[in-house]
Amino acid sequence: MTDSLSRRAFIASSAAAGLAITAGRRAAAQLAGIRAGGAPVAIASGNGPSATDAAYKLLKQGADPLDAIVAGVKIVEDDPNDMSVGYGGLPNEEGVVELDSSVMHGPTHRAGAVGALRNIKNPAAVAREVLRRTDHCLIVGEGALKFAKRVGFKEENLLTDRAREAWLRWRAQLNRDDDWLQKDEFDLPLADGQEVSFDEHDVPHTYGTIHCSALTVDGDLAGCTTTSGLSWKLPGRVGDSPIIGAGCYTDNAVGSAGATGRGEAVIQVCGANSVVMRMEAGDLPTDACLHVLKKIADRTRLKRLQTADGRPNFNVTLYALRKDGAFGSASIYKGGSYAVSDAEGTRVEQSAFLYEKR
Ligand code: SD4
Repeated sequence: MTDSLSRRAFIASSAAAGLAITAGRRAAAQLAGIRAGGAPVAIASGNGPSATDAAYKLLKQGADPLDAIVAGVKIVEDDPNDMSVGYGGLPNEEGVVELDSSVMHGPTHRAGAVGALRNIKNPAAVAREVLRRTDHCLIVGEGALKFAKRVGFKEENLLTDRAREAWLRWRAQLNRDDDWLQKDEFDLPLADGQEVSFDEHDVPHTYGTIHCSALTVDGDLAGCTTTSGLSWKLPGRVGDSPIIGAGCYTDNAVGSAGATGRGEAVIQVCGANSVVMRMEAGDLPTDACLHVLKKIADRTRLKRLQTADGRPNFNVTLYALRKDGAFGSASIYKGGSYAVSDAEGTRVEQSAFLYEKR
């Protein structure tokens, strides 16, 4: 799709970038093959159609883009069946759920984030309070919990029976002489959009997260990423999701982007910021994502992170929304998806990809 577009088609269709897409521009963009439904629009990772749908409805009512997406991702954070985010998320190696989230508000170019936050269901809303009420960008661990409680969030146990059972199974099977390393035999309960990767000891870890970006009719953008991070992680491990520029980045003059998948790889290329910078330099959203993924693949040199043929043995998916309403997504490996809500409705689309799994 977008990667086959000529640069000229992109430049022609994006010449008026900076404004919401009008019907005429929307038709032109579609003719050029650009995935653009016009503003308002919300995009998210494949596990987020309920989030984009809710955000879109709020955007239609004139809501601030950050408020719209924080309300949208809350639906997924609250869902006990999504084992990658918020309540019901898979815990760290000690059986404690630790959440990471960041938000970025285009119109004010302000950011807020929390890392390794325990016992609070909605880290994205806490991240928004960091943005609103403090002069800081990132608060972690015990300090983040204290802050959340001070501004009125309720402390609660986030470990559901299902997540606890998965953790107990992981612990029970932590025997390297067993052949439990087979994913099928391990039978991890995976949500849509969740990935499994194997570490150097062949221990399976799941990745799953929701990223959501939105654009208002006035051309204002916001982004948010929220996750329980890597399952069975070391306590205190923080991934890319709460790192502004890695798991989430928004520039109101250009676009908004986010990431899901192996956070360490995303941090090491400043993933979301790199996507936005590629769009600023003229890339289509999907091309910007593919470019950054190729960089991840090329820079992954550790053998334990490679397949036999030298490719990454993990996945990353990137999401991008441009100021003119064009959007796209790409994964390292085929099979990624993303949610979109715009005038054409709410749907889940296939992400572009670098490689098919062999
Ligand atoms: C992390 N990037 O903590 C997150 C996890 C994730 O899809 O996105 N999973 O590394």
